Amino acid sequence: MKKEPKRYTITSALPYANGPVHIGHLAGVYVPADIYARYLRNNGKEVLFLGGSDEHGVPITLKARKEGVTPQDIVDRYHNIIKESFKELGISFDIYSRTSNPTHHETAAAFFTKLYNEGKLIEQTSQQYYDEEAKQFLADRYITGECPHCHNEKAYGDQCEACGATLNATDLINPKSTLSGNPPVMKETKHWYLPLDQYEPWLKEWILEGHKEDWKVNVYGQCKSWIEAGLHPRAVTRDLSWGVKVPLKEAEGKVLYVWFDAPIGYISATKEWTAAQGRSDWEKWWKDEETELVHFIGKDNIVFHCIIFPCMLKADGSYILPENVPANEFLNLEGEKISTSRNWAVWLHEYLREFPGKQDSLRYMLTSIAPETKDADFTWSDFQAKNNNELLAIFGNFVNRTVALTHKYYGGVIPEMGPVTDLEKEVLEQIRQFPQRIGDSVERYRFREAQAELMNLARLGNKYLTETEPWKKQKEDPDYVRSILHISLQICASLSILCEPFLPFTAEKLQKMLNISNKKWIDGGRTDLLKAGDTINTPEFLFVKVEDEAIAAQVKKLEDAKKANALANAPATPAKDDITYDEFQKMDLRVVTVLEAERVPKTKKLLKLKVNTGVDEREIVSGIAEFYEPEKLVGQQVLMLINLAPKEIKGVKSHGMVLMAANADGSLALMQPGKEVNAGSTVQ
Ligand code: B3M
Ligand code: ZN
Repeated sequence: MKKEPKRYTITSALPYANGPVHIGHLAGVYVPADIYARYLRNNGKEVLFLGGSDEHGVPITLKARKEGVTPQDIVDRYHNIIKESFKELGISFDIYSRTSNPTHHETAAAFFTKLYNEGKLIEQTSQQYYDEEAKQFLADRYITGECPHCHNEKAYGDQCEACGATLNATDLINPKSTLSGNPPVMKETKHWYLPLDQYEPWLKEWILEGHKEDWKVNVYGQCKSWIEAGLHPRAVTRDLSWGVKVPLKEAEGKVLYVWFDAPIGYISATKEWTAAQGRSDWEKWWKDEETELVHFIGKDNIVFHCIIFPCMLKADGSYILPENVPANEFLNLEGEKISTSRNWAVWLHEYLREFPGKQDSLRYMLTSIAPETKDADFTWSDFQAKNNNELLAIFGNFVNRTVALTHKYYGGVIPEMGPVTDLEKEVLEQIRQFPQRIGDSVERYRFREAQAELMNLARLGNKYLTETEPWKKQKEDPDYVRSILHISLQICASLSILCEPFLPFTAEKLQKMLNISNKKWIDGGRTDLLKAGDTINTPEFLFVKVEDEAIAAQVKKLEDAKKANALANAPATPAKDDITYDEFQKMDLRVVTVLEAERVPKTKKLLKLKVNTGVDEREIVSGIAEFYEPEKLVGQQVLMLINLAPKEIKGVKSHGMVLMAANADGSLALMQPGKEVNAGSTVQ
């Protein structure tokens, strides 16, 4: 039997501060971590739940470059959005920190220095890719090329996102610099490496033998294939300017590799948290054998949290190791992979704006489809169904009926228990089992199952009311009705306690309604929580229906994102055959000024224009009516082919053709000179 830990250090992956968080992050990491932390707190455990922004790494500097701002501007922007949105969703971090903090820079540098001083790092000079034009070494995402495994042509220097392989820049086929687009050259540089190979025997014992039973199959499997493929020394420094400076004189212009500093961010956050309370006992959360360390992450972070970070902790020698790393698989959206670059995502900060007050609806949905053992799919129609048919129709409806009847029959005073039948005995017995049943699942990181159990308690209540029908018995058997409502109220109280880790906003509302507070998890199994004679407050709806229109709007938003993306990536139409210069010369292209414009009657697309071509004034018909208001065209200069043979269109004679750009989405744009010129200027 494992010893009961004294306290828990719960970490959740530090999101990169180069974009907001989306439902994939939430379902994979933050919602399960929050359920776990809340559950343990409700059980009276000492818990430290850590979060923070990962503010280093190449994607952040690339984004800053693209926008013409500093990396600090980027991380400030997203750190705040992320932090606020987590708070609003009720993610109960004890601290949400960030890795650009001075405490973090000091902590990470000191960690490196200790390993360096103790000879735990290897110094190695090697040839690395360098961009001669940008005068910069090309670490990680500064280089792209073809993946040697799956032949994806857009693999990065550190990872292929198509097949998930971890890469070294030198593995790439046909590498190219992301800065200049040029093929890189090789240049000598010195770096420090963590000799992972030396930890292989220890990792085999610790993970492959020690955690075969308790780590999730997906996590254990990934570790096993990594270890069995053979581990190699891994560079922990980079030739970059954004990051934690390598604390060595000879390492000018070098920073710690982002995956070296980021997990140390958990430790820095702990220091900050204790310091903020005027304490300095951060070590007990990291160095006491009686502390249990658990990392919540997504599957793409497994190797870093199960192999590399533990090797760093082991190399230091004074830290505890993670007891478990319950990594989740990925969440898809409407059948497709979530993609930040394609904007195929549901962004948390937007959800909160578009569904105010519905935090628990999202939490419920994400837990009920959590990708615990395999990838899962979020669809908006499923979200609506889960909210309307489960939260509202089962949980909400049960509570509402109970509270409303208590007000109707007893003016809000909890009735004394009356006579009971076998049914009541059975229901009471069942209530008692729920804390244990739900808790068992939570402790095994099966949050989906745990939440389903919670809903079974609401179902039990709903079924009990439907079966006993107190509204039909109040006249002839008011004593029995007192029992029914007394028991139903106890179920409401249990629900209010046991739903807290999953649905914290609902828990708060319901406890307020029932006038209870400060209850422990175990109280959720009591059947005497509410005392006869006490009063409850007026009913308030726990959940609100999600309407069809709201879902249609979300589906449209995704369709629009898809269109915008298709447009951005639409291939150009194939080139036409060459023509001679003489053939080109035959076209009389001019800048003309629009004098009059009106719609061609009974058509949707056509405008009749009168233009000044410099040589004459004439009428032409143009198919731009869907994209331009006629009034706004008057006075504008546009390009025109003036010697196209005249043609009658819808009864109007057209003398030439106005030139337009045809966009991939079918829209048309007029071609206009970059500055005002004389009407009749030739185009050459
Ligand atoms: N920022 C990667 C990610 O968001 C990374 C996690 C760091 S945890 C120490 O996938
Ligand atoms: Zn690949």
